Amino acid sequence: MTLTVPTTYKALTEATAIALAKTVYTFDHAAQLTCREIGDGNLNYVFQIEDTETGKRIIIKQALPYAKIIGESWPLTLKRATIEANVLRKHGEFVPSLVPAVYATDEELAITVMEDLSHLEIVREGLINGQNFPRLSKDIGEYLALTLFHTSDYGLHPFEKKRLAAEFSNPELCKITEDLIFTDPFFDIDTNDYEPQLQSAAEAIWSDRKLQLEVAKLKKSFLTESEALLHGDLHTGSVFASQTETKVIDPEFGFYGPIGFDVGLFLANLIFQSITREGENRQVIVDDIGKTWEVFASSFGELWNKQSVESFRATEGYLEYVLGKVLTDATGFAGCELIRRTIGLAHVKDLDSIEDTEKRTSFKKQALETGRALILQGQQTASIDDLLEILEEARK
Ligand code: SR1
Ligand code: MG
Repeated sequence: MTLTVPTTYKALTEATAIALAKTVYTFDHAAQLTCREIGDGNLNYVFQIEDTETGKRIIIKQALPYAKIIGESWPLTLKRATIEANVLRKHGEFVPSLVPAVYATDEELAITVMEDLSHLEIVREGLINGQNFPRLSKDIGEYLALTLFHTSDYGLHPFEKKRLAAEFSNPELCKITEDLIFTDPFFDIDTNDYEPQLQSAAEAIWSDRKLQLEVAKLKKSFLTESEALLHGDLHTGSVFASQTETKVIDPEFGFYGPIGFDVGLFLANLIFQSITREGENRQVIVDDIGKTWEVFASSFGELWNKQSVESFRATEGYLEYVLGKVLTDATGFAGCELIRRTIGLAHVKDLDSIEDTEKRTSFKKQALETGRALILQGQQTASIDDLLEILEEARK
């Protein structure tokens, strides 16, 4: 495939990012600015600019016309920068304290200038180092409820909902998810990446007909259910936090999809920690999984009761049906995320950073077993306790 990059597009360097910060955005010409490229994701550059005198910082994020994780052989639309900025702005209408402020955008340069969050820590890193974030489950439960309710048919006029669904059409990034989460890990294909010790566990997944049928159904939901404006990639590397604050970043995979997808992805990324931790430290994570769901469900229910525009909002059993489907979907989606992060192309540091080979591969086998169980039993999950029970069973 050839790259279609606008002629005005130019990848920034630390020097040109400083020049841009001075000429176009928030700093004046006399300011002494320093710049560091701090991006550690798979797709973009992230420049942190600091005024050495005042300490004021901003972030300039630039999308590259290809996926950084692979290189120029994998072209990727620059439009994702606009999607990301606009998801941040839209979600920011409902949860201003839980997303970074967007100061400016430049569509041709695929740039978003936004609030610096370096006083916070990437949640995945903190969790791996044994830290806990006391606000995390409550904040993410509320983030999920507010952003998803207010962009759905339950909270919006159908004309506005359909306008937004069209605005946030994001086919190229969705295709990455369709391939990397819902397809490739379930077939023996070259881009899968796993250790030799996992060969037989991977083969068991590829030959499990029942599992494949359930994954096919989950993929169908992802492909067809335009329910709400999702973050689209809500893992613990997409959340910054401290003891007192939480911010969700990076919604470049945003699109109109099934509510359970955002919920399931976040839960799955906590589940990695429930696999690698022991004792009290593990219990904190198990509690976070339960609380994220409980806060989401109760906040969503409250919004439904007070603000729903749906004619059937008071019909007995309908809210319970909607939340029940979110939970069963989320359980299955979480299972797919566990499997793809273990044998697929893009992994998680929670597992990969464990140096002891025996320990690491044993945790990876547990992640695969847990993923499998969540997918196979997802449709029978009637409460969050059922999901937690699946996690306990898979440890035995
Ligand atoms: C090629 S992108 C690989 C993964 O990184 C992103 O964060 C998404 O999770 C995607 O699946
Ligand atoms: Mg990302």
